[in-house]
Amino acid sequence: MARHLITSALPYINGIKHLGNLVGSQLPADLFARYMRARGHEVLFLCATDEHGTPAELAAAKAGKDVADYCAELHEVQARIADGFRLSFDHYGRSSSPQNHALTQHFAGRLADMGLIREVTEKMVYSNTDGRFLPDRYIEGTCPNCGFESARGDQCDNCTKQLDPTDLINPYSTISGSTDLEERETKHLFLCQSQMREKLQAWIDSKTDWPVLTTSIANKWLNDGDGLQDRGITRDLDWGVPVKKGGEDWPGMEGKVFYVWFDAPIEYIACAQEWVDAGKGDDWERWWRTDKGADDVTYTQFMGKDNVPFHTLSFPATILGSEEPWKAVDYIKSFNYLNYDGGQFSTSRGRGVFMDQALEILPSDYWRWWLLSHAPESSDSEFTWENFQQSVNKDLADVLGNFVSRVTKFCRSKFGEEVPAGGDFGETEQALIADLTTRMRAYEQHMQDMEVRKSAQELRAIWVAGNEYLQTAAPWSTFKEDPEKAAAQIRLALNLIRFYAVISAPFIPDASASLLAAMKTENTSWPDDVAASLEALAPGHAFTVPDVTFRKVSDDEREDWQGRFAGKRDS
Ligand code: B3M
Ligand code: ZN
Repeated sequence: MARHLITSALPYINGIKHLGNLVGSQLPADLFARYMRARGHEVLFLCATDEHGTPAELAAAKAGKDVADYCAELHEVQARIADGFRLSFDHYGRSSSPQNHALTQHFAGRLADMGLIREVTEKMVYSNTDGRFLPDRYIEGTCPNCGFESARGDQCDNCTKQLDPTDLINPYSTISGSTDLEERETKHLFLCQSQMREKLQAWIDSKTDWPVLTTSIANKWLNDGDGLQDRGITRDLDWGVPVKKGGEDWPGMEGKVFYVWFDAPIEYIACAQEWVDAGKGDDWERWWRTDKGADDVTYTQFMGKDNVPFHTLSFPATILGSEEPWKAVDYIKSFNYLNYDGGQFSTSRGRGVFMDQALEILPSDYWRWWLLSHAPESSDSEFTWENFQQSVNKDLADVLGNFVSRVTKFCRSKFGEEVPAGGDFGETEQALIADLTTRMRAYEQHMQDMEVRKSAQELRAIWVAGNEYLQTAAPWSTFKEDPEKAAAQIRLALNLIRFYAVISAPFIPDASASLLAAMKTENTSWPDDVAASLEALAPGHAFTVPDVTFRKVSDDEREDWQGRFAGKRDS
């Protein structure tokens, strides 16, 4: 039995995520966590909301709420939806937790002690009316390039030119509208990542088994242009972790907070502390401190490709730079983007299906199956309603659902609601068992390797094999000449339902649970020995015919949903 620490990228707090976000980190992480648990390993699966920074402040202001209240509310909303998708986190934490405050301040102090922090004085825009420095996106004005009147401080949305706030003509604060702005000097802390270039390069080079997507992004940042730049890790904002050195004040840094990307990954560790403090676990150090037993932990992170630089370089710079015995990541599984129906998902335009909306129209297993079986692994992939309908109707309803329904109904009508006896399995049955054994070993290998699409393909092939067996064995015909043989065939088929429930649980946990309930069994042991597992339900074992396991999506629904999610969300 091994120990697996698994984290998903932390969803940002400023709203409900779309299905593209879900399939890029949380969902595949959940698949892996569920699989590892099913195989008897000890798993700690952590996620949290990423709550600091300008976008949180902006979203709270837009909602007319205090930012702390806003984050508390949105955290609950996200937690509820995560639950709806059956994301099996051992803890769903918050980067704004006291644990993360303390740990972030600890790391900053330690990095300073190691000579890896320097102070830099910069000029930034200060708003006299608002009494604060303004981040680039809090400043708007007229674009010097195209004359567009509400160009942002970092970019003009009209002509896409990248801007500096000082380029804008007639700049004003988007908080108050005030034009009473000036440039002022302000001091910030920089993490000397450039000093760690060689150490990081050696560490990345040692990761020969990582996906190319992950290492190519890391190497690009290590080697492009001037290489790894020192990075500002503080901001002039109110909302965030106050800049302190351990528990001590940091002279000259009063009123400043750490940059959100500095504290967010530290929450992976703080989240384990929160898990303990919430009474759910009793020792976080054995997961995170290599001097306290974490050296035999395998740590896997899941994320979208845009988050890779922060996890291959910035966070490792924090961890390795501390020269303390923290557990570093062993494997980074990264994903490309999921597009939506000929374009992109867009949070600002409400384009595409968001997590709350998805659950309003269909149960989570339908989405889990489609998303995982189309995960954007080797390239971007695309959600279309046609493809979704086809995949649900075929894989889930026709193949898996129909198998369950035919077998249980036939048995009820001919043998009653218990597993019939019948004789030994014949040649057809032995051939099926051999085929399933080969396929199971392939499925296990893909799951272990986090090859999400290949795993789904193999699982589907295992479902199909059962259907084909049923077609060939045709117990409804056999029954007429040889009821004994038909009984054995149905005994096998009923056992296949339990077998499917067990091995499909990481993908479709709810359906799996209802199939086990219908089979009246709590035996979820993994079929290491396929032949034995197909005898798990003994003759005489009672079952019930389940309700429809998966329903079909009609053409009308498909068209309706296609229209409904094309633009602005209606909320
Ligand atoms: N919050 C993901 C995002 O919203 C970002 C991940 C943080 S992981 C430490 O793009
Ligand atoms: Zn412009």
